Amino acid sequence: MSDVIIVEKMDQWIKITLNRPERLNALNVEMHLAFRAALEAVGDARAVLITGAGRGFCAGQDLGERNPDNGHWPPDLGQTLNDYFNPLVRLITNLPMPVICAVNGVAAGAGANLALACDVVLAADTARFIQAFSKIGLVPDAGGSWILPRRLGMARAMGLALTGAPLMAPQAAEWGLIWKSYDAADLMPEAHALAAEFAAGPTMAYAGTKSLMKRAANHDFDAHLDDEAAMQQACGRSDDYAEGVRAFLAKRPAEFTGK
Ligand code: LHQ
Repeated sequence: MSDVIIVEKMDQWIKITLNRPERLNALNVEMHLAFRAALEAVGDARAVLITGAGRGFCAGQDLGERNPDNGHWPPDLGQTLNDYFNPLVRLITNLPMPVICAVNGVAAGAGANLALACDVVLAADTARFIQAFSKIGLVPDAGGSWILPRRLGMARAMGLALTGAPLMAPQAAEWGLIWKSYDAADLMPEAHALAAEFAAGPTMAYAGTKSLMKRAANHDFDAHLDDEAAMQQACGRSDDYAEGVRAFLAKRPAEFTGK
């Protein structure tokens, strides 16, 4: 069986590790399909953690599969996005539980933007984010040209995309591109602790929060207030809301079931 993607079932959460370290976990077709299958199989897990094996997180598309002197040219990159990258981005975005990315090392091209598609991005302080596309004559993809200006503003987004300059994780955290950067040795313990925390949290409220925040970009404020009211109505009927309020009143920690 292929081991380019490693899936580990933890206590109510799932860890997915990209595992082609000799290629900095660049995505080839085999890896794309295994990654997608892993995301489709998370089932009733209450959190997902994605990371990379070795010294890199993910170097984007495997350019070994794109050698212009080796095979048919030009390739249909639109189809590559539609068939491989965009399904991954959509899956990550739409999973009904928090998805954490622990960026253990360099994240380049679509590898950077897959990381940024996750709900909470943690990184080792030695990790770099590189919008490598312009270096090979492409535009940011896998959602990058949508997410970068929203998180960073146009000046920083445009600078990163046009220059392809690396952005170190501490600066990425300072700029609001990611949640936090840690000493490299602390990254995985912190990521595991956060995944465990989410796995013991109010899953339905997390899913609703994700959904509201992602939809906010496409709504005007007035419509969004209606959306929040509908989501809160649903959360108000959950077991976890009842438990949260009971625990508060009894001055004890809540024991959420995710229901
Ligand atoms: C690689 C790769 C790689 C293969 C490192 N492929 N082997 C979507 C739609 C369809 C098609 C096109 O693309 C896209 C989206 C994209 O993702 S486009 C952007 C693709 N990615 C890149 O352009 C990044 C290319 N990589 C790099 O610039 C560097 O490797 C970075 C900056 C990531 C890391 O640099 P270093 O730390 O100096 O490592 P290295 O370059 O020595 O890489 C280590 C090995 O990994 C090396 O192999 P070798 O046999 O020499 O040890 C690289 O060839 C291999 N590798 N990225 N994308």
